[in-house]
Amino acid sequence: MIQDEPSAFSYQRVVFLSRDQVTSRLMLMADRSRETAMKIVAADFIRSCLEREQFPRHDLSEVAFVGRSNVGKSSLINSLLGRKRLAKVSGTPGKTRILNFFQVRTADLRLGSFYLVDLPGYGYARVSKSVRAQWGPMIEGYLTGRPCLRGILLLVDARGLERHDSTAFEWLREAARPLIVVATKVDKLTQSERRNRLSAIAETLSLPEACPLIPYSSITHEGRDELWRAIRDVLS
Ligand SMILES: Nc1nc2c(ncn2[C@@H]2O[C@H](COP(=O)(O)OP(=O)(O)OP(=O)(O)O)[C@@H](O)[C@H]2O)c(=O)[nH]1
Ligand SMILES: [Mg+2]
Repeated sequence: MIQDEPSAFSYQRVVFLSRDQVTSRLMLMADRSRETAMKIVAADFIRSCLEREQFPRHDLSEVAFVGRSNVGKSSLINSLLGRKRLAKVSGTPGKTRILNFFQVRTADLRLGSFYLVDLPGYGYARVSKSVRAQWGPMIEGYLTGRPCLRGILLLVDARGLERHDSTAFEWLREAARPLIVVATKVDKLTQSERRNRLSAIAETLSLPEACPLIPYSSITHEGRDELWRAIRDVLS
């Protein structure tokens, strides 16, 4: 049930909407809020890479997006950059099997230009063993051998941690880079559910106070300004 704005007759119209209507309203609000506090001057897909030798050479900083397959990494990149299809989004888990590099230029004097790196998702069972065996070394090779990597975003589903999420968190803490945990798809939770689920995530991960946990929705763009602030802190 959604309450419309008061009409000219000074009573509140109460309108019952179907789930589809609610979703399309959310998307309309999202379109209106496409303008973000962070001004993106340019955002370009640079290259897909399978191996270290292919990684772009530059003197900018990089921020990596890590998380299980289908958690919403590519959608988050599009939402942050205010672009619809810069990073490929798919309903089929395991879509991104390569590292994708995006160069971003902002009008923010502290941030300037930098790279976002969309890493392949971990732990999707239906992908063949040989493909999965390739993923680990590929992700590890990038995270441990990339001096320009300034920060890591670990994405977990706001509805709850899944297999491999805690291991990934522990492992990423060892990578000795600032870590931001992003709880994705928060639009799928009610206000009361989200409080419980977010505290459960923080508790299970034993999240240190210095590590932000940011609820995010790539549909409504909720959390975007907060996440940009956290990225700016990491990069500057
Ligand atoms: N409701 C909702 N759906 C989302 C959100 N973010 C992503 N999705 C959906 O989740 C699915 C997977 O999104 P992707 O962005 O492709 O996920 P990914 O982590 O890049 O997946 P891989 O490339 O397979 O590792 C798509 O169907 C998206 O539309 C969100 O914030 N809210
Ligand atoms: Mg992806």
